[in-house]
Amino acid sequence: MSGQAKPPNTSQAKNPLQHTRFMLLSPDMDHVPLDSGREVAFAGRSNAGKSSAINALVGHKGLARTSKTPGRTQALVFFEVDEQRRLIDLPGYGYAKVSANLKAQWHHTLDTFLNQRQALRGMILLMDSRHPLTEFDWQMLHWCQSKALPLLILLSKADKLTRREAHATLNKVNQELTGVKDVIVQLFSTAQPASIEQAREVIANWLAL
Ligand SMILES: Nc1nc2c(ncn2[C@@H]2O[C@H](COP(=O)(O)OP(=O)(O)OP(=O)(O)O)[C@@H](O)[C@H]2O)c(=O)[nH]1
Ligand SMILES: [Mg+2]
Repeated sequence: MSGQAKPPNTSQAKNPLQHTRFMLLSPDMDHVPLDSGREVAFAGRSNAGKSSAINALVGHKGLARTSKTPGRTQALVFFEVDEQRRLIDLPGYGYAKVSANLKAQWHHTLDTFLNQRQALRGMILLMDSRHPLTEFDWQMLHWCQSKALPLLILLSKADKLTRREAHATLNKVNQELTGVKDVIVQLFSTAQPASIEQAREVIANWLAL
């Protein structure tokens, strides 16, 4: 790669995720695409902003369905970046109003997926920057650690905080994660293009784009 200049990191630079399309929605592990190529999954509490983040990263507002009602994405939703690369919108966790039965089912699907999926190259964990690092977030974090799966934490909806609050939150989360390996933390907002580019670079790297 020596001597090859990287394209300038401006809004004119091509978005490597721009051709991403909806692929399929799978209610369980029996209907997921063939486990080949590279994948990056988006996890986080219900309503944390997973689907919105996918749309912002891809640059296509209506691609992943977003909602003010928590619990919207109740399946694994696959998006195809190209034939060998996918993004996955995972079911949100921690939503109180679903039945215990359904919760157990989600938990099982998620657990099986995370345990079996060879194509998985990294996990994006969305946390609302106003209340990060819930018990479920820690569970997901520990799981990624146990699998040595690289993790990008997006402290979402950062536009709802003042700059000062946002940076205080970032520092606090970084402090709490002292000693945790292979984790990157950043502020994220669908209204802040620089934060979207920052996350996109990590994903492009994991997907070898
Ligand atoms: N202000 C602001 N609102 C956001 C941002 N990201 C998401 N939201 C809002 O938060 C709500 C939930 O966003 P979703 O993307 O649907 O959240 P989700 O994590 O996919 O939720 P589930 O599918 O239910 O698990 C929606 O009303 C979004 O418009 C952001 O960066 N800033
Ligand atoms: Mg969603």
